[in-house]
Formats: sequence, C-alpha cells, structure tokens
Amino acid sequence: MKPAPAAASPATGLRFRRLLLTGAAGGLGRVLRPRLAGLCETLRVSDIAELGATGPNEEVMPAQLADKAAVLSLLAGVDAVVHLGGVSTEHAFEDILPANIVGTYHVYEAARVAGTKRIVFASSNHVTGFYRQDETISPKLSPRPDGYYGLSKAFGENLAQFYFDRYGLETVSLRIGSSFPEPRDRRMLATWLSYDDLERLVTAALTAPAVGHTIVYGMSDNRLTWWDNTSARHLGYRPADSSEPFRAALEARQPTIDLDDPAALYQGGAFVTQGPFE
Ligand code: 15L
Repeated sequence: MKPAPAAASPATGLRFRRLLLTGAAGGLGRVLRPRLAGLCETLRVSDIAELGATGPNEEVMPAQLADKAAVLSLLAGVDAVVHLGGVSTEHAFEDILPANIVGTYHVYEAARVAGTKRIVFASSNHVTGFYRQDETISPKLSPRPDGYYGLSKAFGENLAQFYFDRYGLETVSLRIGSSFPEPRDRRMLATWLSYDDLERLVTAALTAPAVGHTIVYGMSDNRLTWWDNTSARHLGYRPADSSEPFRAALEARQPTIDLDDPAALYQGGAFVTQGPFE
C-alpha cells in the first residue's frame, strides 16, 4: 500500500502541525518533550502521570491508553505520534496487557481513524533479549523476547506491520537499548543510547521521506555492539556519541564477567531472569 507523505505545515514550514507524544511524563518522555517542540506547531503531550506546566506550543491531554474513547480523542487532528506510553520494564502479564497491548492497539486504531501518517513506536531491545551477547543480530531475525514486556513490544511491532500493510500507516519501531545519561554497567557499553542520539534517532524516524515499517536498534556509535542496523540506513540516523569514554570506569567497577550468569550471557541482561510472577 502506498504511504502518504507526512503532513508539513504550509503556514510555518514546520514539519508537523500537530505531533503527539505519549508517555510524556516518563523517563524518555521528559527528555524528548522539549526537544520535539521545535518540529511542530503544536505538541500534544499525554500521560497518566502529572505533566507539569504547559509549554508555549503545547496541549496537555492526559489519557489512559486502555480507554479506547480517550485514545480516539487523543489522536484527533494528529499528524504523527511518538508513542512512548505504557509499562517500560518487566512485569506480570496482567500489568503489561492494558497499556502495552490493548493500549497500543488503541493508538493504532485511533491513528487510522484520524488519518495520522506516521508513528514512531518505542519498542525495545527486549524483543530480542534471548539472543546471546556473542551474536550480532539484525532487525530481520525472528524475535526472541525475554519476558512479557518484550512480548508486548513484539506485538506492537506486528501491529505496526499490519497497519502499514493494510492501511498504509507508517511506523518506525525503535528497539531502544539503554537510554540514560550514561551507561550504568558493562552490558550498557553495548546497548547505550545517549539522550542526544535518542533525539537524533527520533527526529530521523519522524522525518525520513518513506519508512514503511522500519525496525531499528536504538544505540549510540558504541565500539562494542550486538546489533547491525544496515537495513535501516534509509532513516539517515547518524549517532554522534559513544559509550567508549565510560569503559575504563565501568570495567574497574566490574572487573570480571561470570558467563554462568544468564544476565551476562544474553543480550537482555537481567530481564532474562525475571519472573515468574505468581
Ligand atoms: C528497556 O526497554 C527499559 O525500558 C529500560 O528501562 C532499560 O532497562 C533498557 O530496556 C535496557 O535494556 O537497558
């Protein structure tokens, strides 16, 4: 199906008339909120948590992703979405289901109804967390989720593929690694995504001319990595940061690696041993 180009505003030259950021009060939502404002006439921000003061070109619209009527209203008049909303770590399936599975379906269905052109979906490296750390993988390989959270993100990616194939709604699924101010442990030397590179990646995902459904790993230009993003080069994402300056301090703090520990063997790290949740 042929995708329509993302809407640009003829009046202002800004890329979008109305851009929606879900999960705007979360860790990465707070980072991206001020950085997305310059791409659009209006930034609509949503969360269930407190969103703070309204910025100059912002609209604040709290919404429960599990509430279909609320999500239909949330998407009205929206050109493009950065969808970060939902549970962002491993939990029992019952806690993941409403926001990550039902809620992401609501976002796609409401985007279809609203004629939204593109969604940038915060997927996760945990879609493939059960690949080993001695494997280099690409987005073309089958998912191997490392828990219910990773499964919910795999569902979101499948939803994105279906809505593109059936309705031409484009998505870039970002399999985000570890986006924090700096890498926190040796695993994150491979998975780290700096906040500036996160902004570069999201901007590329929003503005690349045609994306269909593209899956890309969200990482900085780290020397040691497990992910090959060659298939997403059309996004034009060029990371500028690297975890390397943090290596010496992290290796000094954690001089040896126990390869009998699944958290050191698998790409998903500690996520692979969480649960069962009874
Ligand atoms: C994620 O998907 C989480 O949202 C984040 O909190 C980190 O734990 C990250 O993965 C990671 O793999 O380091």
